[in-house]
Amino acid sequence: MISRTDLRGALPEDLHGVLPRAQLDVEAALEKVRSICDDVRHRGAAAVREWTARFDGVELESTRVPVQAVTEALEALDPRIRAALEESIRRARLVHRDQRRTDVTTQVVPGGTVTERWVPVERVGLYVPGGRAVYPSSVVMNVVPAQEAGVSSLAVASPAQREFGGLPHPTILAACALLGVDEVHAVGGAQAVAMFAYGTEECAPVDMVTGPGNIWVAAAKRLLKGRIGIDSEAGPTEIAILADSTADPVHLAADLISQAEHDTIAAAVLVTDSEELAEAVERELPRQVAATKHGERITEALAGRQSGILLVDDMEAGLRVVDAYAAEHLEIHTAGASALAARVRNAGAVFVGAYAPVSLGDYLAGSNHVLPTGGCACHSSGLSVQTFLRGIHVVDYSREALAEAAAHVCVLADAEDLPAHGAAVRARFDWEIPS
Ligand code: HSO
Ligand code: ZN
Repeated sequence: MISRTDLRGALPEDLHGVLPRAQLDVEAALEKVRSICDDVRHRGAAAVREWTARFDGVELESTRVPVQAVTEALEALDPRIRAALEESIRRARLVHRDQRRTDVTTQVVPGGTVTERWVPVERVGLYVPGGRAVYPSSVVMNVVPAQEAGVSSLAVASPAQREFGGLPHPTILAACALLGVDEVHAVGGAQAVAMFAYGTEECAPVDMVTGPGNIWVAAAKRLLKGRIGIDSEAGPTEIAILADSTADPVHLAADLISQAEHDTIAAAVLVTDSEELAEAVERELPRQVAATKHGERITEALAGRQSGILLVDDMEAGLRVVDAYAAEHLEIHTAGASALAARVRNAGAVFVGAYAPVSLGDYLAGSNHVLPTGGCACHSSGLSVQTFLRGIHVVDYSREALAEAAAHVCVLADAEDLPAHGAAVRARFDWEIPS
C-alpha cells in the first residue's frame, strides 16, 4: 500500500532526488486560464457568469450572493457545527491577534529616524474551494488573520453549486456569516481570481487574493500575481512524520491516512530509524483504510510515488531528510520531541508529540492551516496576520542629520555614476558639499 525506501548508510548530498514529491503541472494550465482571465478583463461580470454557466452549470443573475442567503445559511446551520466553528474561530483569533505588529522607530543618528509602519492591505478576496473540498474551516483560516490584521474590506468567492440553487455550499455561507463577512460571490475557478483581480460591475477589484484552490485557481494566481498580491500557490496537501521506536504505529497510520484523505495526489511520508515501526505502520495502514469512508482515494494517495516510508540511520539523518523535504505539516513522534522540533528548519507547521495530530491543526489548534506546500516551506510561511500587512518605511531626517550623511551619499552616487543623486542632496546646502 505504501512504498519503502532505505536511506540508511550515507545520505546522498542532494536529497531532493530521492524524496517522494507530488507533481502539479500548473504551467500546463496557464494557457487555458489566460483566455478566461482576458475574457473577464474585457467583458466583466457577463464573462464571469458565462464561465460559471459553462463550468458549474449555474445561470447566475448576479455573482453576488444576496446577504439574506448568507444570514439564512447560518440560521439553518446544525448547532453542533456552529459551536465547533465558533470555538475554532475563538482559538484562531487568540493566536492571530498575538501576531499583530507594532510600528518600530529606529533612531539612526540624532535627528534621523526610520519608522516601519505596518499598514493592512485594504481589500482582500478569499477563494474558498467547492466541489469535493467544502471546507468551512478554510474560511476561518483565511478570514481570521485578515481581520486581525485590520483588512477593511473582505470578499469571499466560492463555486456556485447546482444542488444548492446556484449558491455556494451552505456551510461556507454560514461560516462567512459567523465571521461577519457578507460579501460572497458564487464563483469558482480561474474566473473567480480574474473577477477579484480586474473587478467587475458586481465585484470591486481587490489588492490581494488568498486561499487554496485547484490547479486552475493556482494557474490564475500565478498569472495575475503582480497585479494582485497572492498568498501562495497551494499544491496538494502533505504530511511528513519523523518517528522513532517510541512512536505508536496506530497513531501514525491514522495521521498519514487523515491527510491522504484530502486527495489522490496528497502526500504522506514517514521518516523513521526503526524498521519495526515501519513494518507495524505498513500492517496498520490497510487495516485502518479498510474501515474508513474514503478508502479508495486514500489508497491511491498512499500508493502514489509522492508518498512513502523512508528508513534512516538515526534521528540526525531523519532531521536532514525532513528539512530537505520541507513538509507542509511535520509531526514529530520521538523521545525528546520538543527538542527535536526546535531544531527543524523547514516546515509549514510542526506538530509535537503524540497529542498534536495534524487534524487538530486543521480545525482547532488555533494555528493556521493554510501552509506552504511542495517544498515552499524552505522560503515561505503559512497564512498569518503578516500576510495581510505591508511595512512602510517612513524616513524622517533633519537638516543637520542630512548634512552629516551628505558626503557619503555623494561619494556613493558618484561611484554608481549617478551624479544627479548627489546633486539632489547638495542642492539643499547651496552646493557646499564637495562631490
Ligand atoms: N489539511 C488541509 C486543511 C484542511 N483539513 C481543511 C481539513 N479541512 C491543508 O492544510
Ligand atoms: Zn486536512
